[in-house]
Amino acid sequence: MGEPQGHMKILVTGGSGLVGRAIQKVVADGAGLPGEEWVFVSSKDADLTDAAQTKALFQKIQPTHVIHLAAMVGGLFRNIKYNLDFWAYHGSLIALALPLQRKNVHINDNVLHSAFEVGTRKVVSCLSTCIFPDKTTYPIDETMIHNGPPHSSNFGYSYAKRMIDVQNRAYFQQHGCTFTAVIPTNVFGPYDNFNIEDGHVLPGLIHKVHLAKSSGSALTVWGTGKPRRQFIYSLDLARLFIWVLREYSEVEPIILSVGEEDEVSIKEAAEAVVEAMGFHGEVTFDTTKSDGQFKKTASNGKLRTYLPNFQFTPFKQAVKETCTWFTNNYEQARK
Ligand code: NAP
Ligand code: GFB
Repeated sequence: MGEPQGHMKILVTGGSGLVGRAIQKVVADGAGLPGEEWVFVSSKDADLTDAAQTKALFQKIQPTHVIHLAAMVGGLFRNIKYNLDFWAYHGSLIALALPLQRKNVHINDNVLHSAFEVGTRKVVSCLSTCIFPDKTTYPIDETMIHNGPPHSSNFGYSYAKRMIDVQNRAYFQQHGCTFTAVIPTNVFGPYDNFNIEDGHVLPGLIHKVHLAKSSGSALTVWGTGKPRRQFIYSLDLARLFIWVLREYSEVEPIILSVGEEDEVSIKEAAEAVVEAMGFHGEVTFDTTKSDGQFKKTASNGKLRTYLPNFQFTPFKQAVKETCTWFTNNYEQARK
């Protein structure tokens, strides 16, 4: 059941990030429909950890729909370092002993409540396949979110994300709000965070290969290379997000991922980056670094019941496009 026609003013929080930029591109390339007005915001427009700034933003924009992406995001190593911050963000504790700002929990609570207050018709928030229970059967599906503790490496981020699902159900039960969420697997693409310490594996490897090529050194892949991941290209995720906004009417979340059969090992992902970057140097594995979760294999069966014919960009093509973007935009890339 699609959204009733008529004017849609769509606010995208986190609009300057990896996923937000992909939605901007897909909309700019013609995916937007007549009657849709898209507004992309970043922390420069409002610090969403601040309730008053969030409220002011929503009162100014008056969105009929929201895609909520804004969050403190990072790869395995940033999560291990800052589990507390991914749940609760420590402002710099100065003499006034500023209260803890709880980053992701506050962002989510502020956005959902401000959307409710201005009468937003639909909110699509963003969870992640890394929030599922660490001890689980495979493939993971949408019914399993709360069936046990998440992996220790990112429990702060995971519990903050799980609370979105709890709040969505509560807003629906108490007020009939259509607040829902998508559950992407690992995302990559142009405008990613290529910072080697804080980013995710693919942008980290792309940046490391760029440096190895220019210095004639080896590429060091962290961990054993044995863990397995499903990777979704940001532009494919963007197209799916727009479909969810318009057509998906469940409050229950939906996994947005390539199929189980497209899962690759970190070693295979590194080989795809090496090939795409034309790197011919040595590749080593630093097994003193954590492997994190071995796997988080998710089923996209629910998505397939809605979109049986959706075509994902082939992994190697998406990696190549991302490498080309990074090389061509090295100066301004986040790194
Ligand atoms: P990203 O590239 O790090 O972008 C984060 C976005 O959130 C930026 O636009 C940032 O604005 C904004 N933001 C952060 N703190 C904010 C604040 N206090 N107030 C307002 N805006 C703030 O993240 P991403 O990879 O696009 O992730 C988008 C969503 O997808 C997140 O909810 C993430 O949890 C989810 N997700 C990501 C992945 C992945 O592999 N990347 C996988 C699954 C789910 P500034 O640019 O101004 O800082
Ligand atoms: O993308 P990533 O950092 O996060 O992937 P997760 C980590 C895996 O890649 C580990 C290996 O097995 C690492 O040992 N790896 C190899 C590397 N080389 C590198 C490298 O240069 N950089 C990085 N980062 N990893 C995250 C969650 O888990 O998944 C987040 O912690 C988020 O919360 C994200 O949800 C989607 O896939 O392990």
